[in-house]
Amino acid sequence: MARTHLLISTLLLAIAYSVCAQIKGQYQQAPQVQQTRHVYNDQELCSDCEIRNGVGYRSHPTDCNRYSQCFPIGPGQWRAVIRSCPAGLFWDQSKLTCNRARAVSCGQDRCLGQVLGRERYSDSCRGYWTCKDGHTDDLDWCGPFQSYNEDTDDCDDDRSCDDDDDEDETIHESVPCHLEEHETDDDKYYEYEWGQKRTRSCAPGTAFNWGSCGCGTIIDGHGAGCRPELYLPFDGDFQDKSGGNWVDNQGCYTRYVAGAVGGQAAYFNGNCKLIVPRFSGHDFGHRVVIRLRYKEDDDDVQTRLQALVSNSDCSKVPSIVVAYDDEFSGTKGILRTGSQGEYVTYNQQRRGEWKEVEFEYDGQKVVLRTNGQTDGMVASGNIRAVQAGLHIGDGSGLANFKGYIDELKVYLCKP
Ligand SMILES: [Ca+2]
Repeated sequence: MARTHLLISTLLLAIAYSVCAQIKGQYQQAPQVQQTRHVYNDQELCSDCEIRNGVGYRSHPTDCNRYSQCFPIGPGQWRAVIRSCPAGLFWDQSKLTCNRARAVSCGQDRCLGQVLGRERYSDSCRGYWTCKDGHTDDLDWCGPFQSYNEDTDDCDDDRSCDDDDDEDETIHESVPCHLEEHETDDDKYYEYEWGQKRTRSCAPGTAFNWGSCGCGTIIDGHGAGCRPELYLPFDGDFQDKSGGNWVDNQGCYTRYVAGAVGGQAAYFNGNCKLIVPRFSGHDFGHRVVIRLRYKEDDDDVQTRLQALVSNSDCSKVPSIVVAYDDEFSGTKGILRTGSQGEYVTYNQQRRGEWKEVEFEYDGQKVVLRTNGQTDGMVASGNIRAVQAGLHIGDGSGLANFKGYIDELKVYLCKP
């Protein structure tokens, strides 16, 4: 059977070669790169990583079934830990989870350019990946005391290949979360069992949480149980007093100013910004509440909207914006859901006084409240995920804020 596959794959590869000589040429370059084995440092393994619950994740530069888990140790500084997905799974950077190999598009896929064929599985002498249409399809195994032979593309008797356990070995203990969130139901999740996606249910009264990789008490309730996910009182520092999120301060400072809660507030000079990476790519779902106090610097008037809070950078379109309109003296709240929804709310206000702002979306309406004024509208859909951290005092398409911000709170539940 294997010989027949070999014959067919050789034949098809020959055809593919003549038709796609240009593409084939690209793949022939690959072994040259492999010859000089580059040792990746932590910063390379974590560059452009996606943050989830304060931890970064990034595809491995050479192995599709591995990824880096990145722990922030300072501004732009990371400690990288290489993780392996359970047998048969590839790292899916778009979902930040391990996923069936055939469902993941991996730039390092060794089946690229192979119509049919097999590739050695690096974590076991018995294992091999099967290729289909230039893409890794599944993981398969030779029999006990056999090993996969790359040269003959066959399973050879091999008494030294004694990893009978590998087939059963899932590397779950080294994976932060091998489970996947359910698209619609909070109390359900998916588990991969030998490449099969199975739906599981949490115990009554609990909900699935990817960060803790299991079912936990529901905190997305109402009132007393709802705590802010981010709370920045700005009293002498930029530390998050609620979720312990790391705040990347790029040039701002705190100041004593009249009217600030606790005496101090963050001062934004029109050039500085704060970034909270934890919210990068965060799935806000259908609920967010942002509260803050702010007071503009009244010594000059700008025509562009100034960013108070937004989730955008590098010209990405933000899905959450709270901004100050200096020209007409107002606060603007913008929310974008799904692929189409855009909801703009506006409150007029007096210059030179502290503004108490609450911007809320609950899946049914968007509401902006400023110093007793309310503007709202019916809305629907999940908040668009944006691969950017939460920016304070800065946002793409907006001017940097100039003035004071105090008591910033972000809730993912109804406070
Ligand atoms: Ca304060």
